[in-house]
Amino acid sequence: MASNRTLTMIKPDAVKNNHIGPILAMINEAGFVIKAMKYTQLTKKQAELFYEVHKERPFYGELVDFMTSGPIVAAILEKDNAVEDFRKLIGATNPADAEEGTIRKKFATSLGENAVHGSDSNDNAKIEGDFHFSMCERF
Ligand code: 3AN
Repeated sequence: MASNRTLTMIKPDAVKNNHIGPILAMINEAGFVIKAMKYTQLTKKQAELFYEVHKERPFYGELVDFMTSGPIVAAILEKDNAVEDFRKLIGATNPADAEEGTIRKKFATSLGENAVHGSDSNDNAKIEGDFHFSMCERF
């Protein structure tokens, strides 16, 4: 069964470039409802944990450095088929391959600095939502 929640982060590049507002507008216009949200900066330990699945990849250190380089916005989003639909809305990991009208096509600058994160499975959506938010922070 498709889950109805996913986890996004508006990454440091998009925050620095003043794209929080336009990205949230695209998210709402696509029918997602914000169930939890925070403006925060990840510590090195938090970023290493969040991206632990990529630990063996050559870009892991670069990814952790980037994700801790400035504030992010983390949010739990709700919609039918949330994970899959949000991946469609954000577009391909590499903005050069992202389709027109996607968040990454509009706001991402490179493969490493690609504006937004979206959970890639229902299991990870749950793990990542729990990573950022306690039960009391969800509405
Ligand atoms: P996605 O974010 O589309 O799920 P993943 O899970 O493959 O993509 O990668 C996680 C993050 O790692 C990406 N959002 C991107 O910032 C970074 N990343 C992925 N591949 C590379 C790469 N080849 N070089 C640098 N950074 C990368």
